[in-house]
Amino acid sequence: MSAMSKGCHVKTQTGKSEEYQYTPLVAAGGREVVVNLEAAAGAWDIGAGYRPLDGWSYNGVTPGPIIEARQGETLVVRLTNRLDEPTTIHWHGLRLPAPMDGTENVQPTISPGEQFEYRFALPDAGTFWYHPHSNETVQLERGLYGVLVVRGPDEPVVDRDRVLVFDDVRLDRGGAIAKPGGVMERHNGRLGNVRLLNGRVNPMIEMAAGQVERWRLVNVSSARYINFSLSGLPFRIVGSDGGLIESPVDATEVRIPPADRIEIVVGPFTEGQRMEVQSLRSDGFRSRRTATYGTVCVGQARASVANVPSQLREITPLAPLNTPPIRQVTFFGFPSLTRGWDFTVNGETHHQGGPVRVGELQVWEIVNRTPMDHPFHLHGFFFQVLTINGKAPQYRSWEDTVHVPPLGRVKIAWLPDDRPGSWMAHCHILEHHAAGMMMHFDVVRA
Ligand SMILES: [Cu+2]
Repeated sequence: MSAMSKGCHVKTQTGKSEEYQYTPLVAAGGREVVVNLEAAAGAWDIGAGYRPLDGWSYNGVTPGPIIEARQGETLVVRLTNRLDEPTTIHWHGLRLPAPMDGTENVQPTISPGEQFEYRFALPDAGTFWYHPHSNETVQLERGLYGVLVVRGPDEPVVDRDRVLVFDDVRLDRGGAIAKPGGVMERHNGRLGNVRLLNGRVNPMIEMAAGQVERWRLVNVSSARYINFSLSGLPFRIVGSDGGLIESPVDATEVRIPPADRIEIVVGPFTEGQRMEVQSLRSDGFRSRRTATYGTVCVGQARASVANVPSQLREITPLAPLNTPPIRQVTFFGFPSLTRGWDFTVNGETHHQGGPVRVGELQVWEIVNRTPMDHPFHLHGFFFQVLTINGKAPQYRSWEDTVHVPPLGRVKIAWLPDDRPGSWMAHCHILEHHAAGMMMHFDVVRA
């Protein structure tokens, strides 16, 4: 037992410290980061008291290895498919060339036994994630996801950088991953009955007293919104999908829709303190009760070198808040006789939208005509949220995923830089996406 563990007498369901480590599987060749990933079936140990699940993972671990790189480097990922079905990897949040986006639109799927090389520059610092864009409802539920951390030259100084990945999984009575499907699942999205943090049930997170940590919170759930709380203690929001925000924002809870990332700074705490990583109940139908995802215990004090400045970054507004939208993207859903339920964008499933010109400011209004929550995700480009139901958001940020409130509307602005090709936007509740709540569009040179 390390000195660190002495103050941490916490029994969790796994009974031991579970950490999602930064794995230096990087063969660094100058400005190139090379990673080999293998997607394969294998046992997924979610913790004591649970049968090992029939999981699918990258390199044998769920979440897959944390890929770490620096802004400006080129990432090379060689993916080998050892599954018995085709797959791809979508690099969620990355501003990469269209052919590297990992959807079935821009590349042939990678067949069992085949390999594909993804290669692209990393223009932005931030917390991103990777997952299949092929049979997502099944492949993500089985455990195929991982996180990519890109660091910039001017990061706040913290004592420790940690990634916390929120997921849930639906088990049947026998303790196996429940078969997918059914009208309820197609309608509500697949809501798990077991909550997972970094792929485990209620892991223990050990912190040193007196230290300040940066936590990168990533929600990879198929459909579950997270209302993050650290037993009600205050923390500071410092980043979102597209990296740092302008200044830290004090908070005691923060919503993290599926696919979204929030970066926070926590601590310092005192030795012996313990708290829970929770998702608070909310009025939405997805969160009727507060759930525990992990347990934090605070061990012996260590010196701190943390320095989180009050100005983190400058984000220039793309457009005034009252800019009229040039496009509406309307989410709707209705019962289907044959499929149980369909979801649409602008009146059609898998909508084909008009082209977008490089360099032409896009102000879009996302209109939610359903009484449900939908997280809107734009591939390949960051946007700024101008208004949510007519009001400016709490802070300015770069986003690729935003919560669109039930019967509400969100106005976003984005600037298509010179990366022509086929792109998409969709609801990131995976079952809604599969049921049609998505749109394709081309970015074209003027
Ligand atoms: Cu949705």
